[in-house]
Formats: sequence, C-alpha cells, structure tokens
Amino acid sequence: MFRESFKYYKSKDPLPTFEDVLNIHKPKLLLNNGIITKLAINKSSPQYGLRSTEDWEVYVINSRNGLIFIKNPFTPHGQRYWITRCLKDYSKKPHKLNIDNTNILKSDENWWEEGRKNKKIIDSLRWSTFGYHHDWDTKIYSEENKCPFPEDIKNMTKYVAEQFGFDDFTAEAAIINYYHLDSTLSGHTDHSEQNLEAPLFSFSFGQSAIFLIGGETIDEKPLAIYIHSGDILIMSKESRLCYHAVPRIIKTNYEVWNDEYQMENSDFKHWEPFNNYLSYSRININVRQVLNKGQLKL
Ligand SMILES: O=C(O)CCC(=O)C(=O)O
Repeated sequence: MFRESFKYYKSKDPLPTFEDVLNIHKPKLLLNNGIITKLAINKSSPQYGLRSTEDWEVYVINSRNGLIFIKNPFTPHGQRYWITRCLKDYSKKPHKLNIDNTNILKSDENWWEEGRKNKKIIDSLRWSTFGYHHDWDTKIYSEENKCPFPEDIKNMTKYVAEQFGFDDFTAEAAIINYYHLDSTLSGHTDHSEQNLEAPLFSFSFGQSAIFLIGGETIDEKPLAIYIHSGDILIMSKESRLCYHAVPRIIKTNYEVWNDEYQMENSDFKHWEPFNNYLSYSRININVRQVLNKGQLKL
C-alpha cells in the first residue's frame, strides 16, 4: 500500500490528483471532520527565529498517534536565517556530504562558494550530516564517525521540544536533505538511533512537498500531507517508527521566505543567491537524539 501511494504521488504521467492530500494550512474542514485537532501550548517569548508560541498553530493528526504539525511558526527573517545556515554553513566541513569522495569539489573548495559559479556543482548536493553521522550503508552510528553539532540548531530544536514536554531531548544527529523539483525520498523508517522513544524533528524550508506517513509496516496505506516552507513536523510516540517518504516536490506560489525582505534591507543582492537556489529547491533539517537518557556514548 505504501509503495502504491508513493508511485501514485511521484508520477509525472499521468499526474496524480491532489484532492486527498491534507492541507493543514487550511485546517477548517479537517478540524470539522475530526481528522486533526488543535493543540494549545503555553505562552513563551519569540526566540531562534520563531514567533511567540501564542501565535503558533499546532495540530495533531488524529489517525497517527504522536504526529504533531506546527504550521510555519518562523518569522520570514527566521526562515532566511536557517536557510542561509543550511546553504552556507551546514554544507561545509567537518560535515559529511554526499559529494565527498567524488571529484566534484577539490579538497580546499567549498560547495556553496563554488556552486554559485557552477550549476552542476550547486545541483549535486543531496545531503549533509553532522553530530553522529548517519551511515547510509550500515545504518549504524558510531563514536568514530561524528563531528560537533552546531549550537544554534541544537538550541532551537531543544526549545521546540520543550514546548511539547520533551524536556530531555538532546539533538545528537542531523541530516540536511537538499531537494530539487524532481527529487524524491523513498519510504523508510528511522530506527538506527539507540533511543527510539525520543521524537524526530523535521524543519522544512523553500518549495513545498507531499509527505507520506504510513504505519509500522509497508502494508498500511499512508496519509499524504502538504508541507510548506517553515512547517515543523514532530514524529513522537507510535508515529516515531512509522514509514514515511517524500514522493513529490511542488513549486509554491507563495514564497513566504521573501516576506518583509524589502522592509529590512535596502538591496536584494545579499539574499539573491539564496533566493535563486530556493526558487527550485526544498531544504529539510531532520534532527534526532541517538543516545538514551544518561548514556554518555555508543
Ligand atoms: O524531507 C522530509 O520531509 C523527510 C526527511 C526524512 O524523512 C529523513 O531525513 O529521514
């Protein structure tokens, strides 16, 4: 069932209909039909590029226990901050990239700087990992394969976690996924972490996506949900171990990340390369805790 849905939403010919895709940015019908429920959270001041929590719109998806959707809680300036970090900084050494060990970059070259001059280079980056590096072959984390986790993203994720009572959450591994309009991410579960109770945090920026979330086996038919720029998904409880995938990237007609730019800046030059990249790309920051509470190493 999962594979069929993935193929359906991925297909270019015939094009799928999107009528069953949940659009939580238009929650009224979904609330009335009992598909989602609004969650109240305590008031807290704006931080890390996020708005004050009293302005957050948070929903739980009733058929997926533990799946929490926060409808873009970032300010436009906050989105630009995190987008800039993903493109300019999180894509650098000592982080691991899919293009390491290829001849795309020379050893002293940097993806963002070189990519700005060369389309082939810019489009070659698919992922970056830091903290405990995800090993795509063995799916095993190790003490020998890690680098420091940047403080800003660690603190922002902790802050979001605390709003939902996940007070012990520590960000220890991250994957930044860089998608273009024809990219997909096939169905998988995230079970390499020793701690399978700690939730997964997923932050998305740029173009929109269809996100599929199924059950613990591929036999269950997944739900399809639109993810737009700034949205946060938290996979906790049962949903933590559910199959998920991104079968399609969809070009948005509302580039929320450009809002208020002119108000803050007199020229567009600084932001232009980032905006050009985003005009056909989506960035997803996926943050996990690896160790159990009190565990110091693997
Ligand atoms: O891009 C997304 O929304 C999901 C990414 C994901 O599932 C992963 O990195 O494991």
